[in-house]
Amino acid sequence: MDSEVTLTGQERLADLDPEQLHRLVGLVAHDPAADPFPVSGWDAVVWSVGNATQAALFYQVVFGMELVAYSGPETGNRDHHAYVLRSGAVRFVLKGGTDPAGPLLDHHRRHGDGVVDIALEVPDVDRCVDHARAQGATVLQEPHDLTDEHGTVRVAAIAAYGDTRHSLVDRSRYDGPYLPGYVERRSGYVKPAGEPRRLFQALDHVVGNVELGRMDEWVAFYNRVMGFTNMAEFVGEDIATEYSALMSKVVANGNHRVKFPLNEPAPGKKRSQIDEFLEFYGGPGPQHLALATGDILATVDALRAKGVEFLDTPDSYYSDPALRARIGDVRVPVEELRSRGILVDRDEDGYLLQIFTKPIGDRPTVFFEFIERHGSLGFGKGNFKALFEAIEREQAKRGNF
Ligand code: TYF
Ligand code: FE
Repeated sequence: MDSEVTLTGQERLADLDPEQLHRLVGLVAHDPAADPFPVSGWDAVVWSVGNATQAALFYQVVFGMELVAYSGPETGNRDHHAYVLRSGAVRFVLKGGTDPAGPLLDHHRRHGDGVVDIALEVPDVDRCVDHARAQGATVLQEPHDLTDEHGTVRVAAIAAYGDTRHSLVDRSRYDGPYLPGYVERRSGYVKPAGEPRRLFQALDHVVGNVELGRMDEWVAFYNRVMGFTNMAEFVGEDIATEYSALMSKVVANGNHRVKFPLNEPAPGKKRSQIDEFLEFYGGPGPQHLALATGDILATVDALRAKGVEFLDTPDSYYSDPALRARIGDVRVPVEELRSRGILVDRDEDGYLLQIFTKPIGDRPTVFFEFIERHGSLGFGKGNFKALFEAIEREQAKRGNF
C-alpha cells in the first residue's frame, strides 16, 4: 500500500483506514500535484426523490444507513427537505421538493427518483474549475464559500451527462455534519439485534447511461476536463449480442477511488436495457451505484430479509462446469453463492463477488449493485451475459420487445 493514498475527510469520519479502502475498492498510488484536476474521492451522492421523508426511512431501515444531518422548513429552507445518511464512507443526500414551482420538483417530474449530483471531494475547487472551463466544460456554479459556526466549505459545480452535475467540494476547513444550512440530526431508529453494523462501507463506482453514439464524447469529457484515465476494462462489440446490446467504457480518477463506467445502447434484436433507461429517465443519467461490502453474504441475507429484490440468477449459471474453472478458488463454497444468487468473476488480479437489485423506484431506471472485491479491479465482465439475460427477463415482464 502506497503512502500517497491518503484518507479524505469523510473517510476519516467513517473510521475506514487506507488498507480497508484499498481492499474494498482497489486504490492505486497517485501524485495529485501532477494532476490538472485532482480528485480525492466521493463527497456525496445527491438524490431527487418523490418523498424524501419516507425515503430517509427506507435507507435507514432497509439499507442500514445512519441519519446524520437535515435541512428543511424547520431550519429555514422552504424549498425542500434534505436528509443526509451515512454508511461507512458513503454519503447519500435525499432531497424532496416542497415548492411546486421549484427546480427540484421540475427535475423529479422529468426524471423520477434518481441521482442529480455526483459530488466529488477535491483539494482545490478553484484550480479544478479553471481547468474545466479552459477545457470547455459548463460551469453551473462558480466557486464560492459557504460558512457557518463549523467553518467554511468551498463549492462549485460543473455539468455532466444529461441533467447530472458534479459538485466539487473542499470541506477541509469544515467540521459540521454536512454543509452550512444543515443541522445535525439523528433518528430514533434502532437496528435489530444481530444485524451487521453496516451493510456497505464504500461507494465503488457510479455508472452513467448516455445516448447512442455519445459514449466516446463522455469518455473524452472525463479525460480532458477532469483528467480521468481509461481503465483496462473495455467492452466493445463483444456485449452487443442478441442479448442486451450495449457498449461500455470505464474512466477513473488518479487514485481510482472514483470510477465511472459509461454505457451507450447498441443495436440488437430487442430494445437495449439502455434504451429503456433513456426512455423512462427522460435522457441520460446515473444507472447504477455499486456499493462495496466486506461481507456480501451477510449483506444480501440482511437485505433479502427486509424484502429487497435482486435479479435472479438461473441455476445453470452455477451448474455450468466451466464456472469452477473460470473462477478458481473463492472464499466460500459455490453453494453459498448459488443460494443467494451472487455472481463471481475472476481476472488476472483476483476475483470479485457481485449482485444487482431490481430497479429501486417506480420507473425502470436506477438500481444498486453490491460488490465484494478480492483483488480484481474489474467490473464483472465474465458475468455480463448472465446479468444482461436477467435484466432482459425483467424487461420482458414490463412488456419490452
Ligand atoms: O458496472 C459495470 O460495468 C457492471 C456491469 O447495464 C454492468 O456492473 C454493466 C452495464 C449494465 C449493468 C451492469
Ligand atoms: Fe457495476
